[in-house]
Amino acid sequence: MSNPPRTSSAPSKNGLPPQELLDDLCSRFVLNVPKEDLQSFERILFLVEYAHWFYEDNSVENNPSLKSFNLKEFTSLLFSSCDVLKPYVAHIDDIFKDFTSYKVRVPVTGAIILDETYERCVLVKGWKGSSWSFPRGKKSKDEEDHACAIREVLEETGFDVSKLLNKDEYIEVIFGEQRVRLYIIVGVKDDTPFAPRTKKEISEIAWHRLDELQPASGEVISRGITGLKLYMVAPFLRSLNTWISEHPPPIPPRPDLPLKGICIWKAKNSSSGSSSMPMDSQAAVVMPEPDSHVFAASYRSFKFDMDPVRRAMQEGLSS
Ligand code: M7G
Ligand code: MG
Repeated sequence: MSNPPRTSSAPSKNGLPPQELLDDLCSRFVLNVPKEDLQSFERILFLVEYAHWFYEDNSVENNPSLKSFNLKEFTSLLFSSCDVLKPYVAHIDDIFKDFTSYKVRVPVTGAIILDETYERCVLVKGWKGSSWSFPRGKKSKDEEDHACAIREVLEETGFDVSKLLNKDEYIEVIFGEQRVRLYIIVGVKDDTPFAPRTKKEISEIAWHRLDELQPASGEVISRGITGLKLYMVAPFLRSLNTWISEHPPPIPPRPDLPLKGICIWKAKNSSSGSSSMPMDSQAAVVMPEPDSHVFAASYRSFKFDMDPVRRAMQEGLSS
């Protein structure tokens, strides 16, 4: 994938991406991957998702007359316009449903980054929603828990925790079928610069006082005492409070610190762009890990017919 897909800046009449662009996205993001990544629709849809991000973040941004789509709309468009995917277009609803339920079973890891007084932690706000969560994300194929946490924290905050991470210091909570492990990271100065490396994933990064995030509860979605909307934060707080009570901070607590979160980074416009670093099209291409039990549930007995894939790739490469 040395050259990014062509992103024509010619105005589009109906806002629909031209066939050439869809073919390009399909061959580069979906077909041009190792054969084992085309063994199930769940994994193919992760590739479609990367193509979608590239379309939204680059094609639409360079050519605003192109329409924006949600992932389901984009998936339907790609399936109905690319020869290799066309045979499966009738099953698109089932394929998409299987993908969304698969996604919530992929294990997630990330980090609870504490300041030097252990009174505040770093939270990130998603691009679309209004809730805050710890920086974290889904594991890629064959990726170790701590490596995923380092990668996801770097993608979402721009901060490298690899030298600070202790593989044994973590809190793990199971949500339904999803395991979420957050490593406790200490020794981070509160003037550390943070900025996400992905586009349109994170809209804001802030230090939040742990007091503000309470009460600790098992609720996936909760509100902190000041009304802050939290996602998958409250279930970690009880164990975090215990951990902090057993580990004295390097700097004594400063209870006079303001209760409201301190914004460290904010997107210029979270609906149409951000001030984050430009994303390399390769940077986001990471394959979430299929847990063995999850992988067994792969889309029915799906098998990609490799001949048209090879033909399409050859055509793509020779054009
Ligand atoms: P994710 O990488 O699927 O989740 O991103 P994870 O970090 O928990 O593994 C979560 C959501 O952020 C996605 O569903 C998208 O809405 C958005 N998002 C993430 N990334 C990396 C991008 C991106 O590169 N471009 C765009 N447009 N949205 C993204
Ligand atoms: Mg992520």
